[in-house]
Amino acid sequence: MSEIGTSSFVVVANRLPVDRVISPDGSAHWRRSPGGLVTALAPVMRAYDGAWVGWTGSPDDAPEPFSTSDMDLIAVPLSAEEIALYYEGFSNATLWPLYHDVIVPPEYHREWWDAYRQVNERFAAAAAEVADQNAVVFVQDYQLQLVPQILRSMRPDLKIGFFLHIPFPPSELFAQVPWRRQILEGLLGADLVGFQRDGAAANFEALAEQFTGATLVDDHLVLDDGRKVLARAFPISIEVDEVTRLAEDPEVQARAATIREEVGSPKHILLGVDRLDYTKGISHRLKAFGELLGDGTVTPEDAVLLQVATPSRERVEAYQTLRDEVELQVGRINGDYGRIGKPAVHYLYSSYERAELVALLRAADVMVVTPLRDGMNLVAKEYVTARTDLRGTLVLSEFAGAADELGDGAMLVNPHDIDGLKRTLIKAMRVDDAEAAHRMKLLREHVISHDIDRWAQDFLTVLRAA
Ligand code: ADQ
Repeated sequence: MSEIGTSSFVVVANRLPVDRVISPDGSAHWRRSPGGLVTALAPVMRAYDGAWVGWTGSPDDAPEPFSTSDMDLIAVPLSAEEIALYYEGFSNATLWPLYHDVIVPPEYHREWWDAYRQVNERFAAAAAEVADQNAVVFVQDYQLQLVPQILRSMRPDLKIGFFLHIPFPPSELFAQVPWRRQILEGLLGADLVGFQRDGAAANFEALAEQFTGATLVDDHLVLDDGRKVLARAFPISIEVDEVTRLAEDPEVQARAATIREEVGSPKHILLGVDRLDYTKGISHRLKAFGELLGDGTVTPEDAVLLQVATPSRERVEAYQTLRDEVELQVGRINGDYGRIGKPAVHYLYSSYERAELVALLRAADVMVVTPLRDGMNLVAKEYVTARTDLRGTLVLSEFAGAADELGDGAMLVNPHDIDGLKRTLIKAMRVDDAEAAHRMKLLREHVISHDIDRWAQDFLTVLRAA
């Protein structure tokens, strides 16, 4: 038996915030995975003997509960079949496309739903077991939308918060899902349901009224049994201190200068950094850049596009197709406009250390963030934070959650409007230093004063008061 006790603050997320690392001698240990969420919650975890409930990322992996300096970790096992049905299936091939404007068609399969429900029950049971009397439980994201209701039925004493990291669609799209009422009721098990944007919270309120017995009374949804649920936007952010420290590190700055030389010291480096996901608008960006080269508006001496694509969900079919399409497009552009040793698009299909990522951000004149739909987009906020030199321009899709906060300093685009995107890229390349600095100042003021610590504090303060 483990010696893990109960906790007064419990986080429930699909993944545990640690990765298993195998040493050269074959022994294994756990290392905290990079990510703002775990860093922001670590102080809360320490203060309240926190526990984190999640999956290790490997099939059938069920280590006994264990502790790090910050928190207890409770592993929820998933079989290979459950990973295929609950995670790759219902989470990433039903919910993900549905919640991102059906950019690819969502698939509805009853066996995926059954697995989703069963896995959500397992996460809820693990949380119910580790939570103290009257504990605060903070459930994360679209993989676990049924957990709040299941957990409440097991443990009515708990204070339950839920945060959705991705968009929440309007009724026109959400109504497609055969299990729409169950999902809404799952979320309504929480006291506080947090979203990235005001519009998402409004969509949820409207849907809850449409498909459940809830009624909106003065900002709160009131349920049949009289219980109140608050839906509100809490735009998530980044670890500003970490990015600032890296951006000011002389080694990182030297690396940024080297990157500029390595891509041939063009006048303008355009940069895209995304998980290779069809929501991120990578093809639209490539199309616009390719056309600018094609019509001679820019030459490969003027501008190169550096596109970092992080491998993602490689077992889901839509992601395999997307990879083929993007790589075909990159190959075409380089075939048409590149020369020996001078590709027009530098395409990198890889994950990077934080320092290298920040060096790329420091090297880029124009950061091109063109998702077709995105909950927030942290890369946009990381770019702004890395530009302590007040240089560089952010081109940002109006369909990213970040557009609500960064609209004043960024150049906003509709990525579907290729001509508009081309015009904005040109404008961003030609902007004078004074205007760029003015815009960057506006952007930085906002992001620096709204970091992820503030996000966590805001959410937990409202939850405790709920
Ligand atoms: P994601 O869709 O993963 O997140 P994003 O917000 O851009 O998208 O976060 C990606 C993170 O991964 C950033 O911190 C970025 O620096 C990092 N990253 C990207 N490419 C990398 C690479 N090649 N190597 C190493 N790190 C890389 C989901 C939602 C978003 C929402 C976040 C947080 O889809 O809309 O902003 O959650 O809520």
